[in-house]
Formats: sequence, C-alpha cells, structure tokens
Amino acid sequence: MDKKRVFSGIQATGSLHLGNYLGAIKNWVKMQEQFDNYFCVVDLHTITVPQDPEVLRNNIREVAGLLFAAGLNEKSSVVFIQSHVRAHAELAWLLNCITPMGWLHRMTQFKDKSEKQKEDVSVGLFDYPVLQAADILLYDTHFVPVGEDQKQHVELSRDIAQRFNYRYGDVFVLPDAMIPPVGGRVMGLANPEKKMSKSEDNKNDAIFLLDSPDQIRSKLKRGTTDSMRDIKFDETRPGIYNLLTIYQLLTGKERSEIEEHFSGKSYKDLKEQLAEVVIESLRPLQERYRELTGEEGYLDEMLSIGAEKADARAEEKLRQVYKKIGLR
Ligand code: AQP
Repeated sequence: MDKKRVFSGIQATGSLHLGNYLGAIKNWVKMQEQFDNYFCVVDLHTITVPQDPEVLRNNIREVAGLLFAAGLNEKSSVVFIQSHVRAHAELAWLLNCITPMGWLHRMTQFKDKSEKQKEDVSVGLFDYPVLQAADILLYDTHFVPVGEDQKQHVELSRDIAQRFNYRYGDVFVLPDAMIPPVGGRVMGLANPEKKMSKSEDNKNDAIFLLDSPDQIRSKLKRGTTDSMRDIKFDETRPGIYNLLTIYQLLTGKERSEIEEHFSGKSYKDLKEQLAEVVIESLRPLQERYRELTGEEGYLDEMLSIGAEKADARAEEKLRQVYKKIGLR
C-alpha cells in the first residue's frame, strides 16, 4: 500500500530551539519510516522579516544540518531548501490570485508579527500563509506535522486547495495538520505565558539545540516559576507546567510517575535534574551535527539530492495547475 505523504517546513530566522524540536522535528524523525516525507528549510518565508544576508546564509545551513543531525535521512525523507525549488514561488503567485484578502486578515500570526514590525511590515509577511499553502499543495501532502501555532495556516492551505479544486477541478489533495498531543506548544523559560520562539529578544527564554551544558543549566536556573512549592502538572501554573512537560517529553515517563519522583523536592531540584535530562538528550544530536558539518561537501550533497527529487515532483504539479488555469 502506498504511504501517505507528509510535508513540513522550518524557518531559518535563528537558531533552532527545544520548541521546534519537541513540537516538530522530533516527530518528523519518529514518523519518517511510516510516511513518504518532504521536509524543507523555508528560506523564502524567512525573508518576510528583515535578515542580514551573511547571517541568513549561515542560519540556513545550520538549520539544514540540524535536521540531518536530529535523524532525518535522505533515504526516507526528501530534505531541501525552499528557494532551490522554483515551483514554490511560482505556485504561491498563482494561489495569490484566488485567495481572498479577508482570509489572510484573519491570520493571528500576521497580527502578532506585524505588531513587532510596525510600519515596516512587508507584503511578504502578509502573504506568508499563501506561500505555505504552495509548499504543502505542491507535493500532494496528506499530513502536515507542526506545532500548535501553525494550525491556522494549515487550515488555510486546505481552504485554498478546496477553492481551487471547486473552480478548476480536482488538482490538490486536501491536507490536515498533525499536532502532537503533548509538546505542540513549548513555552518560553523567562516568559512561560508565550511560546518559545527563535526571534524572541530575550535569549534566556529559549534553550537552543546547540547550547552548551553550562548555557542550558544557567537558562533553566533563571526560568520563571511561582511562589508555590509542590511540583504538579497544573496548567494554571505555566512555569512549572512547562518545565514538567519538557521533562515528560524528553524522558517519556508518565505524568504520575514524574509527580511522584519530584514529591517533596524543591524547584531547584527540578531545574537541576531537568538540565541534565536536556543536556543528555541533546548530546547525540550535537555530536552528530559537529560530525556532519565537519565533513567537507556532505551537507551540500544531501541538499542537492533533496532539491532534485523535490523539483521533479513540484514541476509536475505546477504543470497541471498552469493547464487548469488556462495559462498553457
Ligand atoms: N514553542 C513551540 N512549541 C512547539 N512547536 C513549536 N514550533 C515553533 N515554536 C514552537 C514549531 O516548529 C516548527 C518550525 O517553526 P517555524 O520555524 O516555521 O516558525 P515558527 O512557528 O514561527 O517558530 P519560531 O521558532 O517561533 O520562529 P520565529 O521566532 O521566527 O517566529 C513549526 O512546526 C512550529 O509549529
């Protein structure tokens, strides 16, 4: 039986963090044998907010390297850089022409991000979800494994696909978001009311995947908690709840077992033990990252294999779309 197709993307807006890992990448790796996978560093999305060219170039390579270091492999997954496959930008334009502005005005991510940008907000940031729809729809994607923050965008991709199919006949598969039951929204350490984020100004808010053991210990030590004592999974106490959730995701233990383990212990104990769990969980990934980036030409070769495979499939879909619209 044919495997269902999965597509997901990740921006190169900065260093990847534990939220990106637990909400997305870890699940991509875990499921890669079960599905036919396309994973992409979405560099065209990344430039919807201002980027320094040299920093951007390095971030793109770092993110791609981390995807392989985390366990994606070129046999089970097509891993590539979005701008290496021209069909993404082309399909986005075609979809722009059938997407009502009102649909984009409702996107909460645009509202949040445009507030930060003020008068510099680009048309690209507003159009971000249409480019994302193009990414997903080009590959006949069934499932889009993402963190909770991306749910609304995946639903929009489905709406755009439906509108296109209604107007021109069946061309696109209707995608569904796939959100992990736990870990879909890892919160910041300094501000546990907000999700952990690459572009957050306070760099102590996120644990980055390439942080050193000392950085990890120090960030967790400063993490915001509360004035209570007991260590319980209580959603009304966001700091402790977040730390326990990270502990749960990395150890795979049951919540009751974790609460029992920390019964009578202090917040300091929790933070110290969690730091060691995070350090040990990231160690193999960090070692693999150093290995593969030290190997001359390895990353370029992997990415060129990925781009070639993605390009072939995307071109075929794009041809169908042009034909349906009446442009060919
Ligand atoms: N805090 C989070 N918890 C769980 N999942 C998360 N993701 C992001 N933050 C969390 C998931 O990671 C994948 C890649 O995200 P992205 O790079 O496309 O952009 P984003 O969602 O906007 O993530 P960031 O880190 O917050 O980046 P910036 O700061 O640039 O906006 C997605 O599946 C996302 O859901």
